[in-house]
Amino acid sequence: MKKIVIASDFHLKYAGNIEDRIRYETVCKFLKSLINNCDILILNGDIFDLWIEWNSVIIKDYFAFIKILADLIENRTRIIYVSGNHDFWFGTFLSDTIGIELYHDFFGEEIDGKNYYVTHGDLHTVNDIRYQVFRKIVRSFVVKLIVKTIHPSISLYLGKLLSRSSRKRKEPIGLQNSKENGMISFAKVMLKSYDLIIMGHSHKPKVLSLPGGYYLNSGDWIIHMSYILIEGDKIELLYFDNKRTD
Ligand SMILES: [Mn+2]
Repeated sequence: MKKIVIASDFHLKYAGNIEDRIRYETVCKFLKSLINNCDILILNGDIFDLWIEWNSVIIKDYFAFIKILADLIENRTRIIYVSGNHDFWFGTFLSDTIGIELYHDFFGEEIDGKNYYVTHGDLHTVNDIRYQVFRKIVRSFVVKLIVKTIHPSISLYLGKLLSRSSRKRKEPIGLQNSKENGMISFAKVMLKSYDLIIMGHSHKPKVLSLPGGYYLNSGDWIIHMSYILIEGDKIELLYFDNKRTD
């Protein structure tokens, strides 16, 4: 049986504040603990708070994290990465240079006799046509080309402003709940053809048994430091203990 680890919503930042840097180090420590200890690692979106890559340039602040992903792959962990609503402007670096399997909308596959459907969740929060159009535009070839054409220092500066303004916008609890309800309703439909519907995005870790299978949410690393571990029939929602010394 394969040992599968699923995590999402690390929201790693470049040029982050002290809190961001502590989170970055915790994530690195967690991923290091998986080396030689995990068959499949699924990163389910919003891993980077912003990812931009140019034809010959990557963001150096992410190097330590990417190095660990490369070490995992070298030690035979398969890494599957599904885009989120913060990380989607991928070029060929993570896939061709590092060896990560990248998926832009969802990952679906049978593993150990179970049908997996893994998606970040932003498409399924509510029936939000405006967001879906926005998502198509920002992910489009033209926008990607514009971002890549601007000098890295300028695009990264603009990116930081953008992420700061989106952090200030706190969502009311009611809206958060209706978002999650949308994701769970979507899971209920998908469970007709899959066994496990796995999402992130809501930042609410959850294992929910439903008719036909499970809705799993891997939570986030801003508050919970949560992840999901699957081995055969065992499904666990776990919380990383940063003080662990082994
Ligand atoms: Mn998200």
